[in-house]
Amino acid sequence: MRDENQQLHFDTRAIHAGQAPEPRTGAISVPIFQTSTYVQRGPGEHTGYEYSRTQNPTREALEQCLASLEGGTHGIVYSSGMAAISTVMTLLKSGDHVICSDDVYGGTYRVFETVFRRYGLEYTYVNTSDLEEIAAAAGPATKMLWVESPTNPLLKITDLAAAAELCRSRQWVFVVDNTFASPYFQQPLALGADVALHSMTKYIGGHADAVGGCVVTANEQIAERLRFTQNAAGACLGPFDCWVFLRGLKTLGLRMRQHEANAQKVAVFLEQHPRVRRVIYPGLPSHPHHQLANRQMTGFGGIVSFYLAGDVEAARRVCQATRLFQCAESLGGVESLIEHPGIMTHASIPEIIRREKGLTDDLIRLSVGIEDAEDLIDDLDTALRSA
Ligand code: P1T
Repeated sequence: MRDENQQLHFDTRAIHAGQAPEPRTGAISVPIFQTSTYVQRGPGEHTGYEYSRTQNPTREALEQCLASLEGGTHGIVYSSGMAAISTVMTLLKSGDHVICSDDVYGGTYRVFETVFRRYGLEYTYVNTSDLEEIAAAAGPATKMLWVESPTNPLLKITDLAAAAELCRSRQWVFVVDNTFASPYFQQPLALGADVALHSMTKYIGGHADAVGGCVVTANEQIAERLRFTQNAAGACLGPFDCWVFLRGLKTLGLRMRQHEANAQKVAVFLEQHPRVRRVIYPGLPSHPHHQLANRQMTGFGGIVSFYLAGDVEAARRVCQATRLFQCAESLGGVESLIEHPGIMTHASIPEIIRREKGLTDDLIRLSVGIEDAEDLIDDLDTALRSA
């Protein structure tokens, strides 16, 4: 199902790919086919649609649009980012080994360690920004490389083209969790990844109003296997939520440009603030992978992390003192959020590992929204000074 509009620009495809007007009425907004089943003329004589776990037209529109935006041939959507991640794990079998970035969303680490290890999968966590560390972790059972770039929450960058080359030479499946960049700023398939994955809950939805996940690939075998497993195991997304994500996608480019412009201003402001020890943002020249990010991404995204000059209590106070930045898990919505990874999103990672990797008590993560940047900076300044 390669999109015939592939030659059109991103913002145009976000609005039109997979979304031709509905043929019966001309409805310009993809209808929400809120149905579980489809009437057959006789047993087995159906329209191509049998049951909504298997096929649904609203879901297909979203899947085609996502495939187009990520430059793949197949999009598959799931009931959450974690459902997408779990289904990708079913490409493997007991005894297989996965090399994974050592800074990933806490829920990703949790499902790998507490669910899939019980089924005989092995995981090694390395700094995937260093290709030598990846190569050193490899063994005969290695079958997959799992990379977040930028990572959650330390915004580390992996050279995706170089990692893809390594995966190709070893015949590993290369999966990139592209949630933080969004398909607007980074295209992992074009850089050689086999699978691009998202928590759509974040930038793709963009309005903090729905939970979903997706996988995009141009590999027929992987697509076929994932589709089969989705239908067999059942982690599908309902038609209404598919429609919500379709609507979110239409403004993805607009939103990402504003997220980035605001994040850049916030990062520059924080970097000179006396209450801040260190700022992490790939768009800052001080970021250790700034050049690489500049090369492989078309923008640096909307997440800024920083270390406070203070302890955990000071960090708690900052998270409570902001008025526009609301203290909440998640990211990527139009509204700005602030959170403490150690206490919130990454609490499922053992404390000793968290500390070792830099997820210390003074670390704060911001999801910079699309409000007025001056208001956001004033909000942070007031909170930092009062805490
Ligand atoms: O929340 P869910 O839609 O199931 O997606 C999980 C997920 C996967 N990958 C990345 C990079 C993520 O950041 C997430 C979810 N993250 C948060 C909820 C968070 O606040 O970091």
